[in-house]
Amino acid sequence: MTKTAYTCFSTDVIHEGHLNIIKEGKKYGRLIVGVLSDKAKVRSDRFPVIPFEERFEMIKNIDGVDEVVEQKNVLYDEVINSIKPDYVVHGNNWNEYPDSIIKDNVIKNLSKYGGELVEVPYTYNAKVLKINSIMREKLAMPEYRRKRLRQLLNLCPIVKVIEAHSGISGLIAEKTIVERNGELDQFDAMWVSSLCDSTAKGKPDIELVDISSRMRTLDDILDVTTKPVILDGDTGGQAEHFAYNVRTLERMGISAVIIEDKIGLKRNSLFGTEVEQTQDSIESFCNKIKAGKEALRTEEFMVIARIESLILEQGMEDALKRAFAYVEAGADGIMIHSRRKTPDEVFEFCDKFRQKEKQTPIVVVPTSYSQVTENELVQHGINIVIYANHLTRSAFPAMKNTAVEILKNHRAYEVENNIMPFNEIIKLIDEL
Ligand code: SPV
Ligand code: MG
Repeated sequence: MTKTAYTCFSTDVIHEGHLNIIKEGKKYGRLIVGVLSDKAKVRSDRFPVIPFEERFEMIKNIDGVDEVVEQKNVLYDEVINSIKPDYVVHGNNWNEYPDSIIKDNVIKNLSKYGGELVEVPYTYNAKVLKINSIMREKLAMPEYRRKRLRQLLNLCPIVKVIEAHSGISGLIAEKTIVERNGELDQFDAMWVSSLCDSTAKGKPDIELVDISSRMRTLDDILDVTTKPVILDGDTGGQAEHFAYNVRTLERMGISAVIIEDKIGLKRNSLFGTEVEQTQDSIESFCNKIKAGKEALRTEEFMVIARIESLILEQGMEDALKRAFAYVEAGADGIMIHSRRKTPDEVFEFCDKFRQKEKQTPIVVVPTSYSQVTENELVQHGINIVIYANHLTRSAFPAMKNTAVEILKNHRAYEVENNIMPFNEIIKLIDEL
């Protein structure tokens, strides 16, 4: 009886390395190739430059491929269980974490019925490396990056966003990938927070760090990452200025700006009513949203309206009234903010909003109610969760502690075990 061999590709482009795997796999019998679904690819790998259907067609047309199937999870349990291939064929470039998780999973599944793993030496040559780097760079280009937030909203139950305030924090957001309970996971996008951008510059979060400086930070992050970026646009400033800035952000490849319905000297929302803060009128804020939307040249960029009614204790009715008005004015999403210790008021808002409005994405920032889980957020119709300041809040205490210890000990030896070795740091940084 003809034996079957199985291999899975998550690639956007076929190069000689893949053809070699196909050639080798074919030697073992009938070759079935799995194509990793878009949903699985965004959790375990880079965002697909080419959608699943096109990748499927591309692989179907390669000589030597007998059958193509969709592989829905990066781990092989389901696919091995349904195909029971005699052989799984894979490049030998999966020995390092997190890829080693996938290798172990394949070995475990094959051992259940005596299937065999065939490892093919991975083709590392200048041409293959160049193709890989071109595909990565494509993702960083404005026309690919900008639309990705909308694409992610269609692919993910909830889009997970982490704060970044510099090139290096952007790289952490970009490259951190973990395995938990047999699933690989990573962040989908970055939030360039006004609080953290100001903090990094040692300034208060009062719109003192101006838009040119904010764009410089954005540029640093865009320069070294590929994931989509949401900008915290503070109040958006004057409607006339907001329109110009939106156009610039859109051209840079930013995916969304979130503006909050406050006027006057902006203070951070986490102060709530402890400091003086003034909410904008519905009419004036709607005009700002409209000015931003009218300035856009693509259907991709999102202007998201942030409601401060709960922060300023104006009540649920006010928050909801504003939400519907902002959607009517053209907002592409609603962010509801709260500084309560529990998510109750946010959930009440979302449930009531969703009764009437099914489509418009909802964004939340669970800083004060951090015990809430992503699953709970999904159950209340929330589409984007922003971990708004957590890299900043973890980095600065660590730096302060190091400064204290060096001063106390009159040398750096005592801090050695708490700081990242330089060869680890440089692993994060890509060279051209
Ligand atoms: C920020 O991160 O700057 C925000 C969110 O605007 S918050 O700090 O919670 O107001
Ligand atoms: Mg802010």
